[in-house]
This record gives sequence, C-alpha cells and structure tokens, in this order.
Amino acid sequence: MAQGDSGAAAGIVGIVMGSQSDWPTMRAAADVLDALGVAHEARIVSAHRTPDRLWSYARDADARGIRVIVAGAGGAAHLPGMLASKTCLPVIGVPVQTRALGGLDSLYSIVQMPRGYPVATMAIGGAANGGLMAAQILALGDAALAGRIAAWRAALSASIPEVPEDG
Ligand code: RP5
Repeated sequence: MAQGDSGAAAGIVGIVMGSQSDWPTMRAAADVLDALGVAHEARIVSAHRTPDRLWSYARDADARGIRVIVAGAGGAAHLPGMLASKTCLPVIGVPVQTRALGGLDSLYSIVQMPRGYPVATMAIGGAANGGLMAAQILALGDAALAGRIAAWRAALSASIPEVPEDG
C-alpha cells in the first residue's frame, strides 16, 4: 500500500498532486477522507514533468473505480484542468500556496477554465475542503456516508467555543 492510500485496493477518491512538495498540503484531503471512512489513493502526477502519467491516470480513472479526483498543484498549476479535459469525472482543484506569488498564481491557473471543462476550485491551500467536497459528492448515493459527514460537521461545530479566551 502506497503512502497516502487508504486500506482499499483502489481508492474511490483519487488525490493527485504535481509534486512531492505538494503532499504536506494535500495530505489534509487524505486525513479528512480517513476520518470519514472514504477509500482514497494519493499519486504524484505532474502536468509538465510526467504528461504521459497524467494522460493515463485520467484515461483509466473511471474504469479503476475512481469517482472523484482532488487535484492540487502550485504555480503554473495546469494539473486539475488537464485532468478535467481528459475525464468526465468531477475534478476538484486545490491551489497550492507558492513562495513567489502566494498561491494567487495557482488559483488563477486552476479557476479560469473554459466553458465545458469545469474544475471545482477550492481556496488556496484548501485541501481539507477538497476532501470534504469529494465526500459530499459521494454521499449523494451513500446514506451512511452522509450520516458520517453530518456527525463530522456537528463535532466541528460543537468544538467552537462561544466565549473567547485570553492567550
Ligand atoms: C508544480 O510546481 C507543483 O504542483 C508544485 O506545487 C510546484 C513546485 O514543484 P517542485 O519544484 O517543488 O517539485 O508543478
């Protein structure tokens, strides 16, 4: 089992990223999917450095049982959009924060897709929400998962204090 994969042989959610350096950001998607009991896999698939890997990943994802892709990249972040050009599976884009431009470059690269090829774009660094969005899509056909998401949100809500404290 590769690092970042859940126990299932094939992940239902494909978490892909342009570089190893994106993993500290993207592991938040894996963490939330773990918490919700959603099978997932994590792969490095670079639009520029491994274009053949990108093409075969997108081409084979549906047949391999992937239902949603969460794709994170930084800078010239073409990975989510190129995946969306090759597969009809929903693609959720996560702009990774960059040193030079703070992630605005990543955000603009991901969000401005042409008509016909949408990428559901999260906030800069918003990998946890990417995982949650993937789970919510899957929960449309999975009442048990919908219940786990509701419980997860209720726990988050309950953890928010009503009165601020010093320090
Ligand atoms: C992008 O370039 C990756 O998604 C990453 O965010 C960025 C920098 O990659 P490294 O130079 O750290 O491998 O393709």
